[in-house]
Amino acid sequence: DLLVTLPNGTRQFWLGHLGPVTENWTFNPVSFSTSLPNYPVKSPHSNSFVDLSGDGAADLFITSVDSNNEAVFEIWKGTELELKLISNYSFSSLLLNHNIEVGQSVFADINGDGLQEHILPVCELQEKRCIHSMIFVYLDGDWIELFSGEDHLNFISSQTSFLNVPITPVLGDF
Ligand SMILES: [Ca+2]
Ligand SMILES: [Ca+2]
Repeated sequence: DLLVTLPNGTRQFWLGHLGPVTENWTFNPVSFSTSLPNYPVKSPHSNSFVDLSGDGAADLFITSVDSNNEAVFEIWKGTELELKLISNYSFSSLLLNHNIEVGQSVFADINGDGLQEHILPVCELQEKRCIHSMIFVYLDGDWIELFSGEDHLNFISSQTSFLNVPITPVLGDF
């Protein structure tokens, strides 16, 4: 199954078949119906099917962009009857009082409690370059700084990277 956004910004699910893949494989579009207003999905996307509620079933994590161009993180729980927004939070640049760039989200259980945490790379920008790079984790409703780079250790802003590649952390377990 796929989560897609149409050129007009509308979100849809494209559901695949339950049976085996055949030559006539098609997707069945299903509306992403909620009563809540949908912000545009961030591009390049930073979405995921990941269990963030700890019930063993994948939830839908979407990064959207609000009218102030701030990243908004939405966590949706799907049932057979409806989609339910179970969490909605942002990383406001006001928190740092600087011009910032938010990178791609990754997920890991860093405190070993069985629930995955949302990990986010962020950098403070000056003339399109990262001058202070940090990694934050979202824990119990707060952003906590996990890592803060020194002057010589910075992410490469998507604004200056080849092909505008977003800041993307890679997780390892060691
Ligand atoms: Ca879940
Ligand atoms: Ca955890």
